[in-house]
Amino acid sequence: MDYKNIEEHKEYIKITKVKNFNLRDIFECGQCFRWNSNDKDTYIGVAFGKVIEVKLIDEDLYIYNSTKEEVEKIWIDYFDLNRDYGLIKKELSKDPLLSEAVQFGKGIRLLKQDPFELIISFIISANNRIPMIKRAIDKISQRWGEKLEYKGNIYYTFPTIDSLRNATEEELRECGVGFRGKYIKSTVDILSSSMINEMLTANDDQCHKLLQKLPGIGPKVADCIMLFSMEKYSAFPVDVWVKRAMQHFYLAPDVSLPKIREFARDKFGKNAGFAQQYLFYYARENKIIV
Ligand code: 8HG
Repeated sequence: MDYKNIEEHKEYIKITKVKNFNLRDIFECGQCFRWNSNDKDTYIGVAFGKVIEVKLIDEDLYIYNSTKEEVEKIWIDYFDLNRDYGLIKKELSKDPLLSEAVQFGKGIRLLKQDPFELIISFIISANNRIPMIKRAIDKISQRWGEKLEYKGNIYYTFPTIDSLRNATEEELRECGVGFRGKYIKSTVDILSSSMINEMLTANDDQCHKLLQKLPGIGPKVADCIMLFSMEKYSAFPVDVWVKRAMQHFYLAPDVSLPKIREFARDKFGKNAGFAQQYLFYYARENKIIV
């Protein structure tokens, strides 16, 4: 467990003594698209139908616009605070090469996000850049999500399956998703909450296969969804940054994406997904080229 207590105050809820926790590392490491910062210590984001503001001062995490009950029910889990990241980092740092990436992203935690939101978000991520992905998700939320207000600003929740079923391919395209509009449309038409439940209860390899039955989802997108919303931590999404990081640290430049995935899952086992996140963040922030 990486925190001590949950305290209720008039203006905020405070989670005391959080460890292995840095807001920038968490929100800029590539796993989420709905958090923005005013300054480096404060972020505002929308998740699970709520808008909250978070601020880290020393080792205390301040959560605004929430209640103690919501912190206990939603945000402790969302920030994965019951897991000891010290142990994971110690294990991964036995590898001296990976240890450099772990040290760089030492405040990363894998958020437990909503599966439906991530299925759609990562369909949009295919062959796309993060600022464009964020913009498209914002537009989709504005059009089919629910309005929220905080400190005089308007935010929108990510739509439910049912409300997104009202969207036509053309309307989705207007949100800037391009050719992925038809995949989102077909996926929303076939997807149900019982299918998502089946994925959640499946083992990692079965889940990877089930996800790829949906239009617009290949191995890489499936890995991102299972890692960031389904607690399947052997997932190892290989995009161009992870490919470069793996080549930089371990492999010859001509290795194929499926081979890189296989190599990494053998090497890092049940912690492969965590290793991937340290590598992705390290490679992207340091713009490594092979
Ligand atoms: O966290 C991520 N890991 C990997 N491997 N790929 C990611 C993450 N986040 C993210 O957006 N991507 C994809 O990388 C989406 C897009 O194709 C590209 C942006 O650099």
